[in-house]
Amino acid sequence: MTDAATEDLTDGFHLIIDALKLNDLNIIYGVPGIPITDFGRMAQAEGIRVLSFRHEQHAGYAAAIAGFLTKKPGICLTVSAPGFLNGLTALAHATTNCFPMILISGSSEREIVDLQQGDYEEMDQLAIAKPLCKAAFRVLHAEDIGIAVARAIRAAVSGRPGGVYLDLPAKLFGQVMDAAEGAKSLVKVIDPAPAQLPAPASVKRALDLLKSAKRPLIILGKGAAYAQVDDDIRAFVEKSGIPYLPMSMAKGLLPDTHPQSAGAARSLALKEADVVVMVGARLNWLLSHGKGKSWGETGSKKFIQIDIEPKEMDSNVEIAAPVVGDIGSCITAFLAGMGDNWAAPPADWTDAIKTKVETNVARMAPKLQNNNVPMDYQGALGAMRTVIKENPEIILVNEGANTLDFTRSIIDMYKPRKRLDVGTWGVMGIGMGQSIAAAVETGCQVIAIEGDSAFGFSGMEVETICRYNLPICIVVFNNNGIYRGTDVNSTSNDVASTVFVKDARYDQMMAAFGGVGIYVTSPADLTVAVNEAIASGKPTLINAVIDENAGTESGRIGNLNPQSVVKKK
Ligand code: OXT
Ligand code: ADP
Ligand code: MG
Repeated sequence: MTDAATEDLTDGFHLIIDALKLNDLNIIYGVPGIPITDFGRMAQAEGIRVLSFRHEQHAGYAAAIAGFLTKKPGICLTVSAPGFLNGLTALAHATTNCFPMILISGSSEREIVDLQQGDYEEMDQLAIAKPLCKAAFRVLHAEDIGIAVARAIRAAVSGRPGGVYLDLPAKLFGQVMDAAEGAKSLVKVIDPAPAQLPAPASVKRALDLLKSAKRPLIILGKGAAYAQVDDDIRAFVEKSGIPYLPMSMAKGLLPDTHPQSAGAARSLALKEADVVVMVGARLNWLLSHGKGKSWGETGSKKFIQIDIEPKEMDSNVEIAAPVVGDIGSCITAFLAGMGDNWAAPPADWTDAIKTKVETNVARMAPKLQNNNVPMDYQGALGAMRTVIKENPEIILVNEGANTLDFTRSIIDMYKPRKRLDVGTWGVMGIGMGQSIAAAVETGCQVIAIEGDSAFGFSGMEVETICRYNLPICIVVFNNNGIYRGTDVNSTSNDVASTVFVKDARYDQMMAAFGGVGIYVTSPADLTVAVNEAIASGKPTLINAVIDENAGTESGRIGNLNPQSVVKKK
């Protein structure tokens, strides 16, 4: 083929790259291999940033959180069957958490897969992906690539965001077509997540109910953080004068030190509130399904719920005032409907919350100052809390059980979308993927506070962090195990199933790849080490020794463990 001839032609490889770039999707997280190795090379050559991971699951978690941070679908690229399956956990996680993401996977040839003739990495990937995502598409012809990418983007970000699967059989990449026709076949998605205005009557119903409340409460969820209408949400909370409770990843939407924050009076606020406004939060297990002991007397509450997904309403309890629309439009309508003379809630309610907050904060304060060696969670997190207070731009990634629960309640967040964690499933393994995407997408310094078990799920990605020289400081809370390091198995020579090698040196893993590894045993040394990491911006792993007795089974959710009544010798 002459040069002149090739100039007039394009192919599947280039059409996919052009379709992504046309839609401003310029970062890919993935793992190379057949049939997508050359695609990755070409994408990089065409100016797309291609971040190559050690395992697809972590590339997938990176893509998922990139979607949360940017409101554009994060892109994860995997090889067929095993690579696809590795990425699928993250796609399901994205869908569960309402994060927009597209998993693009190479696949084997349809003719062979469908006749089950044993192709290389044969698997009917489309069928397997379907139940785990919002939408799944397969592209067989190069001229359909533009439309397929457009559909994938729209499906991921419109309405309730979620994961989308795009199946690209190997043959597609090499398919050739006329370059001009190819360019015409591409689609730039116009207004991918159109505003969805709430019905005026639903807003009026909600505000009438809110006005009648004696003990109102606002709950902000990660949907509210995702919406990126931070000023309007703050205006709504402040104009209403109502105490608010941030869900974990909504912390910092307003600073946790805000006078209306009920974060430190969570139990009281849930139990005693009479009207609860849910903003981008679901009444799932994290909120005890909106009923039961933690919600006080049955029938004592009325809910107003703002959500883009109509089917979310009445999913667990009756919603007295459903408001269906995008959070930006709904909050704008609320602000307009509230007028200029909205009456603050009764002072006995806001005072009761404030008193409880002050009591709990004061009770916690001395524990955070301790300089115990080995450290307990409070001492170590007291140090970390000050670091975040002094550096509110830092993105905090957090996973573990005790490490998660203590960090969430101890470390105040000051800005929106700065706290990233295990999300709706409480999944371990998000740590390094989220850290990498957070650094890449925002350019901010990242600190990942990781239980030693949690870190182990994605630990090999420290090499990825070093390879791209990212400003990520990992702090491993090393208590020698899952929940605690003290379990004993007296029935065989195997150690108990929750404990790890004692005194493991996770810091040496980072040093092995050229990063900075530091070993600390006291809060004072932890402070010095983290501040050094921030000042240098170098990949750093701090092995923070935590008392192996300090944790409890499953952190604060031990009540979810089933109990056996059978007693065996
Ligand atoms: O109002 P009250 O009095 O109740 O007090 C509350 C607040 O008001 C107060 N508070 C404050 N006081 C003072 N000052 C301030 N600033 C303040 N802020 C709050 O504190 C309390 C508590 O507040 P909180 O946290 O808001 O409220 P609460 O009641 O805890 O909230 C309820 C929940 C449900 C919303 C909350 O608990 C929550 O979000 N929980 C999430 C829990 C979660 O997702 N956990 C992770 C899963 S655990 C388990 O499954 C693990 N596994 C299994 C596994 C998983 N998950 N995934 C995979 C892929 N495979 C296996 C494993 C393997 S964890 C785990 C590893 C664990 O070991 P590690 O070594 O990693 O970690 P360590 O445990 O550290 O060893
Ligand atoms: P949390 O775990 O913080 O409580 P959830 O993930 O349970 O939050 O809930 C987030 C909710 O936000 C979902 O029901 C989702 O439909 C909704 N949501 C996400 N983005 C928007 C948006 N832009 N407008 C309205 N609702 C949204
Ligand atoms: Mg641990």
